[in-house]
Amino acid sequence: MKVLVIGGDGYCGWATALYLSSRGHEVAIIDSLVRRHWDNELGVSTLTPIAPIQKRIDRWQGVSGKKIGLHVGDITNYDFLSSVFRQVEPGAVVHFGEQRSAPFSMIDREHAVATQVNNVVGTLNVLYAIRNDFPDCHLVKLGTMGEYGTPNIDIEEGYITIEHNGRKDTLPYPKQPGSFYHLSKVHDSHNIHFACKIWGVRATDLNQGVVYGVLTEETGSDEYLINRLDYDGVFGTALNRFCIQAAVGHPLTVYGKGGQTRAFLDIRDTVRCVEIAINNPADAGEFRVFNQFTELFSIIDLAHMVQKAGQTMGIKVEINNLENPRVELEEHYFNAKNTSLLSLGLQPHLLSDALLDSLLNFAVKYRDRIDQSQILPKVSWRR
Ligand code: NAD
Ligand code: USQ
Repeated sequence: MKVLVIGGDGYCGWATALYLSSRGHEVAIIDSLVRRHWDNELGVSTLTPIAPIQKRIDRWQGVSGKKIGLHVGDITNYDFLSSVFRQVEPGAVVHFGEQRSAPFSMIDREHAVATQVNNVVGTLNVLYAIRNDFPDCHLVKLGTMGEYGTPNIDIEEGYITIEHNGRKDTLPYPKQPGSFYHLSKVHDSHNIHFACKIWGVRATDLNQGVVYGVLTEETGSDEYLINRLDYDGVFGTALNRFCIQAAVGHPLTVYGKGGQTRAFLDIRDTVRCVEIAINNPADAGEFRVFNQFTELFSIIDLAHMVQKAGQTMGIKVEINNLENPRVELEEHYFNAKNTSLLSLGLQPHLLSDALLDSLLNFAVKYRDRIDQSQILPKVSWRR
């Protein structure tokens, strides 16, 4: 199938573009490279030395014999987006191309506005490009488990059946997101749902948990194909950060009590989940929601797992419970369903000692690139 991967220069997008290409799909990438720009603006850098996108794609062709198309531009520019749609004629669009950091969106008014404009306008443009020229194209959109927040009841996959005053209906699951970034994902979901209803668009919202790991078969096959791995206080995410902190002897930065429970998955499962969604398209007019994660962990449990893995490698790892820079529950119920992707054939890579070892070793290999002044969180949710 012809697949357009928006955000294909990023962490999830690059791994997915290569995976889909290796599986025989005809892949084209759109990316504005704005993420590289945001890193420069904040003075942060991925742990890994990533090659320029053009070099990455050339090398992929050298390694695999497969071509990936490249369109550098911003999807908030509708003329650009629609001209790429007409060149590529996609059967599916995988949309990763958003500002995805919660702390970035909470820096100040400008960053909140930039996040919501970038994400909401970009997704609206994608919906219009589908509606205007390719009404049969399946939109596979990356959402987030954080759209649901931490309700005191089980989290269903997108919808919940409610009985109220003797009547019953199946309704979108309530959303209680915890940052202006997570809110932008909720706004996207509402816009996509509406477009499915009024125009008959077919869409899958993949409510993904926190992704960890760096190697996939394809990105690990050549040093020019290496993926990004963020560790800084703005773009770095929990488990990846903890492994990199351990590698440089920095105490693990657990925010508050660490009882925050989140959904997690290995990046090797991210790429597979997207493939499953593409191969099993939503029906015309259907707004389908899958919860995309494999396991639930509390942050303090993850810290202890990294501490233990460090010990077996002879690394002493301290855990530091920092004052929480975010406003969030630190002890709560969290039980989310994830049966849809499993029933379509996902075979999870569960978090293992071997994976932690390999991430820790990876971090040790590149530790000279780490700027320790970028590890502690600097963005506060409070006024
Ligand atoms: P990333 O920042 O590494 O990649 C995003 C890419 O999109 C970047 O290359 C960026 O340049 C591009 N982009 C952003 N805005 C764009 C625009 N307007 N036009 C064109 N390109 C644009 O992020 P990631 O970690 O790969 O996340 C990808 C998606 O998956 C995001 O939508 C994110 O919300 C979602 N997600 C990520 C995680 C995670 O743990 N990384 C977890 C759940 C969901
Ligand atoms: N946390 C720590 N210490 C850290 C980093 C984070 O205790 O050093 C805590 C946070 O307070 C939070 C949890 O870990 O409770 C997760 O934080 P995170 O930074 O790992 O992830 P989050 O901000 O939720 O965002 C990431 C991605 C985002 C994606 C989301 C999936 O950046 O794009 O949408 O994970 S989810 O969390 O399921 O919403």
